[in-house]
Amino acid sequence: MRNKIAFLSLCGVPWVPPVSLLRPGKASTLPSLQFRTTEPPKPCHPERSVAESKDLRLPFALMRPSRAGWIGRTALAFSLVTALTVSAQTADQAWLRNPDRLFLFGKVVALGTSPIEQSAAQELSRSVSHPASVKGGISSTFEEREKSLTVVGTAGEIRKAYPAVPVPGDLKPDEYWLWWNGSQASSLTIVAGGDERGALYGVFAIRRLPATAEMGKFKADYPYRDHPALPIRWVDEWDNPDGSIERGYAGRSIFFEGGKVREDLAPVAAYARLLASVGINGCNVNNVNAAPLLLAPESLQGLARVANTMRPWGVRLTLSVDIASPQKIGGLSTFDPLDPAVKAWWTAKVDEIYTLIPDFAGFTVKADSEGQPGPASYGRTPADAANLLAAALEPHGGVVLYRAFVYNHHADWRDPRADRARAAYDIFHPLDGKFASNVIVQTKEGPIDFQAQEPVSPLFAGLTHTSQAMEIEVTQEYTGQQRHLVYLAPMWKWVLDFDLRAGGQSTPVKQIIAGTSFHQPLGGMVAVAGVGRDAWLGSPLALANLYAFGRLAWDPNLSPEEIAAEWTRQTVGTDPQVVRTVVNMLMQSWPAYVNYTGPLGMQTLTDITGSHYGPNIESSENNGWGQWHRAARDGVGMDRTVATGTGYAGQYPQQVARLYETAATTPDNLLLFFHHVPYSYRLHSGQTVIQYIYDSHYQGAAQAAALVDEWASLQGRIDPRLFADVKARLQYQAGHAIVWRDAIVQYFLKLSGIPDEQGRAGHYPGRLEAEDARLTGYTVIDVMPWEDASAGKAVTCDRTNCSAEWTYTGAPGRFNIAVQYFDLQGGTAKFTLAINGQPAATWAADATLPSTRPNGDNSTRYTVRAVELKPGDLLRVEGAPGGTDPAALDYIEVTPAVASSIQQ
Ligand code: GCW
Repeated sequence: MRNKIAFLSLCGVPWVPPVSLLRPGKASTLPSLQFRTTEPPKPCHPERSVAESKDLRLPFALMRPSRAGWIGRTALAFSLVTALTVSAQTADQAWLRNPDRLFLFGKVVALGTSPIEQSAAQELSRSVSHPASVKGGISSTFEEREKSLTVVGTAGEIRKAYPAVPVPGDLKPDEYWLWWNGSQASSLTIVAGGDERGALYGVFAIRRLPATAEMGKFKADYPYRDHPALPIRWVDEWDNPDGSIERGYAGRSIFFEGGKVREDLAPVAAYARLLASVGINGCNVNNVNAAPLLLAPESLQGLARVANTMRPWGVRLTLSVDIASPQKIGGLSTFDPLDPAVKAWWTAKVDEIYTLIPDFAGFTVKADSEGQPGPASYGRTPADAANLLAAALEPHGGVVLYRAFVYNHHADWRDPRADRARAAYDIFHPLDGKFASNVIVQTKEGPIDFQAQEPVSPLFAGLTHTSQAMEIEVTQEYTGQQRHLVYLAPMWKWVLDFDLRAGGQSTPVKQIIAGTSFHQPLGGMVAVAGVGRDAWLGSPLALANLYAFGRLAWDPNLSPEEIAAEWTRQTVGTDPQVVRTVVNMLMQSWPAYVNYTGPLGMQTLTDITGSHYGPNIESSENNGWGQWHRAARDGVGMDRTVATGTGYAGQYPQQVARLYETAATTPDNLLLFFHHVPYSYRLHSGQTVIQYIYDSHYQGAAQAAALVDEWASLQGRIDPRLFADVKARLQYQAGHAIVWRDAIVQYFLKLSGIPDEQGRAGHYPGRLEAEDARLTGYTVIDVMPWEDASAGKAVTCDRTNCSAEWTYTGAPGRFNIAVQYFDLQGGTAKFTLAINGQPAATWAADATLPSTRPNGDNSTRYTVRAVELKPGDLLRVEGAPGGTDPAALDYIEVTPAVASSIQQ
């Protein structure tokens, strides 16, 4: 059923609520408001009353799902997850399913006619019109509902229509104010915005408020007022015109296909609604490795359609531009930022953009970085390039986000002073004060590149006369690519709260990027989102990261736990045990990932020059990319001290620089980022570095396994499809965490020569290597990198069928048998595990994992549980290659069957 909204022009009937009603005093919690019934005002002459759906005429009541309501909720969640498992995307999948708890506010009217106010009113009507919501137990009569009214408008519109309502005179853009008066039977609710976008955010706050606390514990301030901490809250999409997405893990672009903007922009509208619901006000739709042709007139027409689609949700379009565009598409012989013809070209191009997209937000620029052209070609600075664009945008109110991700990717790794971490500060700090006022320098949170753990970029404290934005990654490029559950809000929060002590004063990053520490006009937070057509982020729980980004950009003081709980209540379920469990899982996930992929500030020990996914420890070394960790026989870590290293530590303000300058004062979790120490070096925790490497990897893998158990405890409490979907993902993750654990542990065991005090490294009880099996057809290969396979070797099949067979020699009993194989791209191999010739399990290697060679990207574990074995039994794995997947096999592992999934 379609809901129709009534747009009423109200004339300000002098309805003055009794003074006592304006200040509800103690009764300030919304559910328990007990007001004397007062007739709310009626509009004096409704105009353009399009239509009024009875669905909108709902009472002022907190909907509490009855017991019967649970069935409704389950059914709702069921349909939610049906959608999650198909390759499409709807806002419901993320967190905007119809709420099962809602403050209802009777008839909804928007005072203005702008698309944003229409969206706001529609949003409320959409929330209350769903059958699952209506089940909540509406008790009031139709007459009572008739008397309640919710009015959405800007502060100015509200003041004009309701002079007696005490709308504050100082609401800022994007700010909202919620006020209500009356009783359950009859009420007036006001959603006022400092501007239209503020009104929209007020509506989304109403929608979200019940999710901010457990049922019955909700307390609302009255009147409720909130504004964003940061003016710029953008997502960057790295979508290419051909529809592919750089570092995207959720299918193809919702914006582009075949070099053009897609015809079907319905997903873009749904995405804009999602973004608006958490206060995001800008969306950059194309890759920072920008395709210049997007600025061609026909492309701009398409982009204008995108802007039109996002506009009703207050999300402004922004674009990444190639600084060489005047030459590449403009026919000029140069793109020198100081050349008058170049300036004229940009001015004309920007004017053309604004004729099509009047609220265009601005440009993002990646220049002189990773092969992108830049001002350095002409001996010009980033400030020259940024100011060139800023001058063209300024008359229209547009801004430039100039990325500080500028570094030499041909650095000399033999030079102990060379250090990529220094680059942003070295290049941008000297330019402080030289940027135009509509330029914002956009800096990644850490000095390297979205690693699982890095220190905070010192550049935030190095630009005191420049507006700044912090860039983070929602798309999990180095943090498990959405195949691993890694809730990143705790990491972002750590960065936001980090006090850089600029000038010896309190200057946490969150205040610097808000523009308050150094009194800058602008500031913000930008997340590389990477949404695609596969359920937005390809994995249901990964959406908590997108949600958390929006919430933190709005209010960096929120805690990651609170945000996780809000998201869970809106998405997975409101049952307190569900909320507790999911929040715990989310909160443990990042520390677990750090534990098994690269602890102590070593960065993510992944394939740096390739997939950025599986383990590949040496790929960071001996090349110009500069993500070095300097693991060697004598020790590990990169000396970045002023005294003996690259001097990077000295880029921080004094107090922080002092902290990082000596190993003794550097926190353990960043030790190896700043110092090269022997493996026997003792951490503050008392452990040696090498023992910490062993312990943390075993701990991390156990934490990943525990996630499976925690999730398993939710069976029957949440939607069964969501349950099954996430369980399979977590089981995969637990298996891949073992791949990570074993790769890093065996690598450092070999390099250091120091055994694991606990005797685990290099000893794998129950493990039977494929290369030691009786092989039929399979041939033994060296896996590259060697640490990605157990003992460095595996077997592959170049026939139609091969097998590896072992004779079981252990004690009789029940066992789990894990088969570790490589699931390569380019085909679907099949495997069978047979016991004494009888198939125990058959499965297909049909995942989509990186790489066409067997390695840690695609090493995968399949566990057959509770198998009875006795000495002499024959264990046999049969592999049948498919396409270019050669059914490669690493080992099997026979471990006693226990209830826990630790044996994944
Ligand atoms: O982390 C690296 C990514 C690149 C990306 C670059 C950047 C868009 O691997 O894919 O390029 O960062 O942020 O510019």
